[in-house]
Amino acid sequence: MPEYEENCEELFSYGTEIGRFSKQLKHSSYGFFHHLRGVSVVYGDINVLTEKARTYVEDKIDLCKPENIHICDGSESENRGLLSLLQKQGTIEALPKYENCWLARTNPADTARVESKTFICTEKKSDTIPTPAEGVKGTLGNWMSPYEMDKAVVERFNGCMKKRTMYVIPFSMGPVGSALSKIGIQITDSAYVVASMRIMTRIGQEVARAMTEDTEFVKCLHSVGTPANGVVDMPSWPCDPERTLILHKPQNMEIVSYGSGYGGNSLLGKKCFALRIGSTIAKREGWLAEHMLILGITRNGVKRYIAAAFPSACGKTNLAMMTPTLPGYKVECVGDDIAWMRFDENGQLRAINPENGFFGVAPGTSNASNPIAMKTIFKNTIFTNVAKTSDGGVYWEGMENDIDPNVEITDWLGKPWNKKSSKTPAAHPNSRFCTPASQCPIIDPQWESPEGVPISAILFGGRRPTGVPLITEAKNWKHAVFMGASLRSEATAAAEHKGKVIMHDPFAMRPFFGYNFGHYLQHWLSMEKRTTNLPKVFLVNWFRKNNEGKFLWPGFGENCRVLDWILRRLDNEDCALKTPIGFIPKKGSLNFNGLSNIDFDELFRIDPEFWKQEMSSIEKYFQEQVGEDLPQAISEECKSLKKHFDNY
Ligand code: OXD
Ligand code: MN
Repeated sequence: MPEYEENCEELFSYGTEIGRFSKQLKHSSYGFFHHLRGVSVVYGDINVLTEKARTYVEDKIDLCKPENIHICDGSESENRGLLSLLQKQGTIEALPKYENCWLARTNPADTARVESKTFICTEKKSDTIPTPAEGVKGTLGNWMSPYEMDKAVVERFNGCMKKRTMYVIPFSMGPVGSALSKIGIQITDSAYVVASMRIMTRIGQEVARAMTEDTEFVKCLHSVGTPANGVVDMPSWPCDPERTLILHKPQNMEIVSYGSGYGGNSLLGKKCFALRIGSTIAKREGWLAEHMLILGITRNGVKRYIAAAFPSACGKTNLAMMTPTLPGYKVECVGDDIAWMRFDENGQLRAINPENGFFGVAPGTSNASNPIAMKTIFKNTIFTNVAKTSDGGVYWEGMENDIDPNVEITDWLGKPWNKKSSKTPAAHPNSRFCTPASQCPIIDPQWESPEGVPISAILFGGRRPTGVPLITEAKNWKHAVFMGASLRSEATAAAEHKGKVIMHDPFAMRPFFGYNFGHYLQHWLSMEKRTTNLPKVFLVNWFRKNNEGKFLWPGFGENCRVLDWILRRLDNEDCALKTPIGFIPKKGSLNFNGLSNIDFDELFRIDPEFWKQEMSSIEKYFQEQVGEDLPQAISEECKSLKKHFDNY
């Protein structure tokens, strides 16, 4: 075990009394070295694992055959040791301009979620995806049979951790001990993943100790893999892009991810657990696991919470951390990506943010667009695939005014970069910051409340350059579910899609459904039976452009004017006009004080030609993609709106 001992040097050199003591005695930091299935446990205490968790780990040791085992305790000294190890391996480098910040560069073939290689595994295909129409390729997820899954796992994982350390991470999605939280155990061979999971979730002893033999946990197995020919292109970022595969087996509450170290592919608490497996648990238990930010907004001393679903890289983090331009308003952030929501015994919808950090898209984040994020991210943060400055800082597109103009820039690939002469972006468009939520200066005082925060309104939104008004309120719950189902947006860099095509992204969940979308719609519709106090639902679009291609709405902090209108609607103010597509603001009812050149009529124009086409596309999409699984209520909403515009 020489390699690990060397790594332990690092761990211990930063170490606590325990670390130093155990090194002297040639023990692991928790006592004598233990073994699991004949493999040394070189760090951590196996006794903190429940019998069931230990059995799971033992099974995976037999499969992956690691060199040694590290049970993560989540401590500061463990983290420092791992960061130092990663530095030595060349995976990360220090960013001396900031406090405890790091830059990771991935293999350029591993920079985003890979939706085409992401599968849900069920006995029956129809439990996972609706049956698309004859000759049409389904876009609402990928299915794999249990037989194929088992085969794929053995092909990839057998011996995949030879000469590597297997890290075992007990983690909690949501505050440890909350009735709304869920626990997972992630096994991984990437120290980068451990350091990132420590930011994005609650990990370690605290979580392990909260588990009893009865605690159900989501089993998460991850390996960065090794290409079939055995040649690792970039030793600082091993991965196997050719054979990458992200698998979910809801029935076993199991996730298996191979070949990628990046973001949602490897930080399994996020998309795989909190959304895909989470949505199947939510269906079973009667709640909602959604791709939504949660914010608190205070006006005249009255506070309300809003959840909002936007596709990846459409500004969820900016909205969640908004600095309102209107005086007398305060926004506080509960979460920027995922909401777990359920109705409490009084029929009030309550939400928790299951995450512990922000894995935000870096490009576009600046002191102009999101000053709060900029105050959050410059300590204890891992940046991935951003550019670096010669004064030891970071740079990305959008930061032009936030850096010293004299610094030299090295792009995300490690090459000198120059704004004038370089033809490619300095930072990868999907480059990220991974930063603790607790550092956000406007983190909501209730963000870790075990019972969650009360949700009064839900927003859906996307990037729609034409046709879709700035804000529309749903007519009723069925219409609200229809609105979510018909959400469309321009493609972004968060996954492997290319170009600026308008894609259907129902509920901003298209890449994240854990089960058949038709059944998901039915589940949403059924919420009506759970309460008499449903939240109001709105569709927003900050991105409408005029004929010259200029944005009609300034967005960012000015979006508080739209939230203001929403709050007034929640107070039942008579400020809305009924239209076929829902309620829009009455002219003059949006607070435009201090704004000039806002073209209200154009922002809210309902162009029958556009809506005729939009409804045709939506109807076609439902028919081709959802078919028989489309709930009748949604099909009726669709038909009646389509008829209206066809007859216009
Ligand atoms: C994300 C995404 O990383 O949606 O949040 O892709
Ligand atoms: Mn997301």
